[in-house]
Amino acid sequence: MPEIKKLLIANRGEIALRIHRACHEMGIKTVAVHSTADTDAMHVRLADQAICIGPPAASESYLNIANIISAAEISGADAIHPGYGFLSENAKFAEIVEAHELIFVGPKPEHIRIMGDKVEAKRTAGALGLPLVPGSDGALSDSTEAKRLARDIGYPVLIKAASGGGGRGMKVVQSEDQMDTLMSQAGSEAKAAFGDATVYMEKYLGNPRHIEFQIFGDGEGNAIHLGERDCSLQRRHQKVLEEAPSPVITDEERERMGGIVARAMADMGYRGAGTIEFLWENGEFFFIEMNTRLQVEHPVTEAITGLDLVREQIRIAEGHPLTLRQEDVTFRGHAIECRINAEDPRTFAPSPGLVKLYHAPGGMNVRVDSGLYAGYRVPPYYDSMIAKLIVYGTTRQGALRRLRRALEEFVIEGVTTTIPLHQALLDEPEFQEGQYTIKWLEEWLARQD
Ligand code: MV4
Repeated sequence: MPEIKKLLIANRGEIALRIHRACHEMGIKTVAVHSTADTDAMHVRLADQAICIGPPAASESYLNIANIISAAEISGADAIHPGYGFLSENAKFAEIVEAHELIFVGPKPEHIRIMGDKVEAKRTAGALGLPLVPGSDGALSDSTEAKRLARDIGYPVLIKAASGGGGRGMKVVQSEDQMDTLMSQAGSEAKAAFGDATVYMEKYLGNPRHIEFQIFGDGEGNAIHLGERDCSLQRRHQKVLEEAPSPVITDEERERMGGIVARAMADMGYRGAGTIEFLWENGEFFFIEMNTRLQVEHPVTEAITGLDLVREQIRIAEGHPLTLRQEDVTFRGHAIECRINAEDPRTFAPSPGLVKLYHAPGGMNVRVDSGLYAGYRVPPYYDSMIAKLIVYGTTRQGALRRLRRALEEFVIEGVTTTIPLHQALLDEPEFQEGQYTIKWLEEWLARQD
């Protein structure tokens, strides 16, 4: 079995630090790669080695495959962890890594490719027995076909881009007379954004929750699930707060649906960490997409299962069979994650700059994943998430109280952050009661002032 001795972290920010920590706890040396804008980043300081791979623009550094592979060869790394974002769901990159006799800490390239095409992903999920949103069986060829189908499904319907994600290129069609216009708009927007005009159709769910299941496979036909996360609190397709378990899912539902997703992943021979995304409405799950990477919100799953997900990823990448059996995975308590962004909490405009003062909360069952420190300059070139605050409590109520306490303690001065937004959210009775859907946050924001 190939033992990983040195791992290159092809990412930045809190997730680079998160991966570094798992490696050092496993006795694995780390190589940080960074742009010229990230020389002073915490993960660069902590890594055993650091290599500059290019200028600030991600396209020339964190997305620069040739430079990253060169850094791996120069440093003698035997594995690459892509984190999330950047190259994490790039099948070509995974292939190139493996062609250089390096271990890719992630899924088989073929599975990344399938799930990156939403039409293929849906077809695969359906064949594996996952419940789908009613819709077209594959891509739509023209608006005549679309109208015929929409009559059967019933309006409103949604036109989605096959290469889409993050909601780009989606069009809600309310009635037949809108179909020609909206379908051609969806196609050209998809072409412009993703270089692929392929679109498909689904029944439009008006007010669902976004619930996703964490899974792990060993690539040899074994797979388990680690329960669900509720990620319904989002603004413009950016998640703001996530929790596990979902306030609306019973233990029986978790076991039933978790069993279905684990069986599906076992049947496809999936390797590594993955997330199966569902929309949930009126007690029913509908598969929409699968993410073939570690996700930002993985710590809430870690909190309620007691497992280190990055460690599990690395063990699988080394070729170990799953050490965990489904019956060994237990769910305890409740965890909530707040994404803290360097943004104006009202306008959400990015607010990069110098962190003048930094004090992270601590105490029992409080976790902060962040590369911030006083004197650090938040660069303007990347995502504005600067910290994740994760709290755990025996009950959801307990986790909410702990979150309030931890947010009170958090001091970040010099850049404006979304901490006040999270504090305001905590005061909302509907949030406190777990009564929210994917539309709730934007509607709530519109009601403020
Ligand atoms: C949907 C939907 C309603 N009905 N599909 C948005 C991004 C992409 N991942 C899927 N998305 C949606 N698909 C059907 N058939 C509503 C959304 C959606 C959404 C989904 C999850 C989390 C937040 C969202 C915000 C707006 C729309």
